[in-house]
Amino acid sequence: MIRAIASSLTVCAVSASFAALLLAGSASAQDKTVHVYNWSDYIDADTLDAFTKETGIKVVYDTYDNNEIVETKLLTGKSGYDIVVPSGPFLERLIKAGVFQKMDQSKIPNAKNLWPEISDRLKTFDPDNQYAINYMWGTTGIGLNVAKVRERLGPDAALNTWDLVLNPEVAAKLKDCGIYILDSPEDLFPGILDYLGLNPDSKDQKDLQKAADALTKVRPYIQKFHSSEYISALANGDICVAVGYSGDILQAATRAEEARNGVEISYHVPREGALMWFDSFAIPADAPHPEEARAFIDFMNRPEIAAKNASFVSYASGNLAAKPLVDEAVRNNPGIYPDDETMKRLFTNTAYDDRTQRIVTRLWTRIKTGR
Ligand code: N2P
Repeated sequence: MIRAIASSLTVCAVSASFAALLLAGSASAQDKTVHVYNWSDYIDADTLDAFTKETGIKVVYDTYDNNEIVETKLLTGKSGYDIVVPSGPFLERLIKAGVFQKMDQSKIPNAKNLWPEISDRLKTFDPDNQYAINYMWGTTGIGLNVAKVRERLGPDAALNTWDLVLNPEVAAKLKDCGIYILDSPEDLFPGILDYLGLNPDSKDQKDLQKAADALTKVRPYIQKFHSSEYISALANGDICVAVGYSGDILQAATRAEEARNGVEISYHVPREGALMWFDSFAIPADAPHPEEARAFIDFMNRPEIAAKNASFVSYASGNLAAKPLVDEAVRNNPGIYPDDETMKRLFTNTAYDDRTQRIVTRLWTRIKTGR
């Protein structure tokens, strides 16, 4: 009897220490973390869970809705982030400022799935693709409440034009139902310059002044300079028109459809032309977990994962292998994956130098405050 107790005690002791070992093992797996700082409404959260489940790496996921905040945090240093996702011109500026480490694509096997044409375009900002891997790309255009706009402009009015927000006569008719403009000068100036027949990437102070004047003329009809809240404002039928990002507006369309609230939202790449931008993964030089960051980027570049995210957020993925797997409605929407005809109307922008940035910031503040 005594012997039996003794041996069961031994078993207990052994299994206890085995359990402790197991616990220690899983504790260190739990300690593995990656800090991701990405745009809001820009990922299917299921893919984050799938990543953690498979790798044991916990994701601390924070969001932002403009490039400036990312830039400020990275320039300040010690942001604590392992991955950020800036747009082209900001990526360009931050690479020059030395805040990123090289991406080392040899450690990211799924980089082989990237879209060569998109990676090529990214070279404008990241020569030789040394620092960044594209996540999503899209356009800045016009989202609208079809019924409300038709009611005010007539059934045959063209909807795919910057006139809706930049032609004072047209904008005046839409004032009462609400016009929102993206609070992002680097997104707005290129489109306005192009509308005025000027170089969309102009850094010429006179050109920028003309663009500012054009926006100031319609300032009385603008209800708000918005960040990301236009998605729900459009979806709920609270506003008529918003200048914003393609996928965000299409997310608003989906939300309205799902709510069956009778609101129809459409997205338009203006016939005059629109800005095409690229948001890319980059790893800060002082990232605390660079290895986990590469694991994350690799996982997000599995074709089925990239496709899941593109389908969920209604943006085009920088991953070519994902394209055939993306939901048909997203893949065949020229507002998301532009056809050749739409592509011809798209242009890109490059970073402002410090002096131009100061001018742009000053002009933007004046426009917003209406002074
Ligand atoms: C996601 C917006 C990302 C587009 N909501 C900005 N380039």
